[in-house]
Amino acid sequence: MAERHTRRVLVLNGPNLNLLGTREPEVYGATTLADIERMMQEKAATLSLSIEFRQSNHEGQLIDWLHEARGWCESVIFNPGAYTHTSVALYDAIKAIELPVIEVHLSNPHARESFRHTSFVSPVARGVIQGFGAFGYLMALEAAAQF
Ligand code: CA2
Repeated sequence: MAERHTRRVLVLNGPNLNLLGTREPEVYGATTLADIERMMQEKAATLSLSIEFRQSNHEGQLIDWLHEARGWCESVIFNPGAYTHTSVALYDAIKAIELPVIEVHLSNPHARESFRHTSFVSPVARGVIQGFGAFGYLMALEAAAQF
């Protein structure tokens, strides 16, 4: 059987996700962002995926990374944090880059405050995985292996 080429995936994490595992474990769990990166690197290797894992608290930085992604990766796994619910700029950027973006949330925003029920990202995402904690990032890798 022909060997499958390694696919490149950008994993983006938005504001405050650097605090994971250090505060509010009842909502977001005890797993740190570094733990998630390690779990993803291990699974990516089994799926012939190569991942680049990044986090920023700055909307413009996330947008710059999305623009650059067009030049070097096949798909993006994105937890936009609270920008999910506020950012028309992220909607525009995702629409513009024409790459499959898999939106991921640790919690299920629909089971939380009403201001989290709207996502500006979902209409331009290829699909959404939410409510499964850190496992959702691994599910997203399975989805990314298709692109
Ligand atoms: O459930 C998710 O993954 C969210 O994207 C997380 C965002 C929240 O605003 C979204 O509605 C849903 C918040 C990320 C903040 O993460 C923290 C982690 C530890 C302590 C404080 C915040």
